[in-house]
Amino acid sequence: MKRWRWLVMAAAALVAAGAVGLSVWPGAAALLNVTAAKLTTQTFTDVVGTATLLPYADRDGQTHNQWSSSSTETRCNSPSVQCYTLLNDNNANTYIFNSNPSSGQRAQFELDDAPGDVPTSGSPVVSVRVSFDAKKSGNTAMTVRATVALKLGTTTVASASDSDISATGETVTGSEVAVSLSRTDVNNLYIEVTGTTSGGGPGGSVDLQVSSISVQITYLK
Ligand SMILES: [Ca+2]
Ligand SMILES: [Ca+2]
Ligand SMILES: [Ca+2]
Repeated sequence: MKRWRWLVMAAAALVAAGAVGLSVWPGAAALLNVTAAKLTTQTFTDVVGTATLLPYADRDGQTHNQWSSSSTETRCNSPSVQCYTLLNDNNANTYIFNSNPSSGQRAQFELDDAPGDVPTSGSPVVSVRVSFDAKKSGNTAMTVRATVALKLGTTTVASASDSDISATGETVTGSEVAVSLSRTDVNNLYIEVTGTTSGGGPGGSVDLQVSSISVQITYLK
């Protein structure tokens, strides 16, 4: 709030300087007014940028992982299986899946880095929102819960979760969360996918399929 007020005063001072400069040297006045206009834009309209971060690499080496690739039907942490490509290809027919998932069976993915216009210093307020597409198949009498958590280190920054994933497929979107993150923090965000089942009785296993994941971020330039 203090910084905002300072910028307002700075803009006013520059406008005043431009007015004075006009009577002395018109060229200088024009230059100062351009500077003041830029400050005014940034200060009064709260210029905000947005970006979509997608999975760009598997982060599976250290995690207990029973998720598999829909294209090879082998585990995401097998050599040369790149499950992240199934989550960022804008194709609902490619996905990762887990039969009878349980909460300890985690798949993790690195995300794109911060876009170039995120400030390199300080910790701007960034609002984040996680969403993903999922469906269940197989023994669909079972109830399936799915969660995608956005994490920084061991801290969960935001998440999206649905307690009853449908057999026809659905998009799950989490709440928007405002956090203060440095550019390095944004670069180091990753996502963790988990699921659980309940009910259903006998009838075989149920597959939880996750076909896309994205993280929307909004920030002050
Ligand atoms: Ca896909
Ligand atoms: Ca649902
Ligand atoms: Ca990253």
